[in-house]
Amino acid sequence: MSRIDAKVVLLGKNYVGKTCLVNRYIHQRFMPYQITIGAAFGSMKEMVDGKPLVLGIWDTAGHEAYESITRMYYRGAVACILCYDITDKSSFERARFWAGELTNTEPKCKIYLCGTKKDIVDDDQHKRQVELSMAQPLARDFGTELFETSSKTGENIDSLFKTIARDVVQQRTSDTKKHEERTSRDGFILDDKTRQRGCRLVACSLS
Ligand SMILES: Nc1nc2c(ncn2[C@@H]2O[C@H](COP(=O)(O)OP(=O)(O)OP(=O)(O)O)[C@@H](O)[C@H]2O)c(=O)[nH]1
Ligand SMILES: [Mg+2]
Repeated sequence: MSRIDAKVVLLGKNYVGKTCLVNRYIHQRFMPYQITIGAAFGSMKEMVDGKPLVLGIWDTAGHEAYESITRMYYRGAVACILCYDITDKSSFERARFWAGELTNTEPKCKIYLCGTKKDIVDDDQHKRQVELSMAQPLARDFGTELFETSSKTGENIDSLFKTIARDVVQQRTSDTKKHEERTSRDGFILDDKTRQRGCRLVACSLS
């Protein structure tokens, strides 16, 4: 698959289950731990309103030693799956850290908060360290819904990626509409730099 329509990146502390999430989605299989070094790439085609959308998915390394490398991978991403492990409170704190980074450097990247390993908590409620009441307000801040997933059972994984694909298409449709409105209003297209230059020129000729 050579054409990529949208870049999606997975971020989160090591061992939260990022690689397992991608493997479940793309290959429908569940894996034992294999540390990710640098990053791994996969792609998957989703259908939105009968049209194909190819997601290019970057699975990053969660270990703090790879933090600077991980930063290289979220540039240009339109969506981030920000993972924490429901059974590990420290991973939720780490998710907050990445949320801050992303909001500063890639403000257009939409963040989808994802609590992993739901099956463990379904088997034993005492293992839960991150309550829904902790995570939901953060997801609301991102303007997205909260996903709790299990890569072991596959629960909620397809719906997470389908939501991302649908949102990407909606956003692009809305951007195109805005662009067309601007074009028909101005008569021709000016990019932002040309607009600024044009404004400065008018200001000069008046003075
Ligand atoms: N029970 C259960 N275990 C999971 C789940 N997802 C991941 N795991 C286990 O958690 C461990 C870590 O999973 P990975 O997907 O490799 O974690 P990662 O976030 O990619 O880790 P790094 O590559 O080091 O950043 C593995 O032993 C997985 O089998 C899940 O949904 N349920
Ligand atoms: Mg990994």
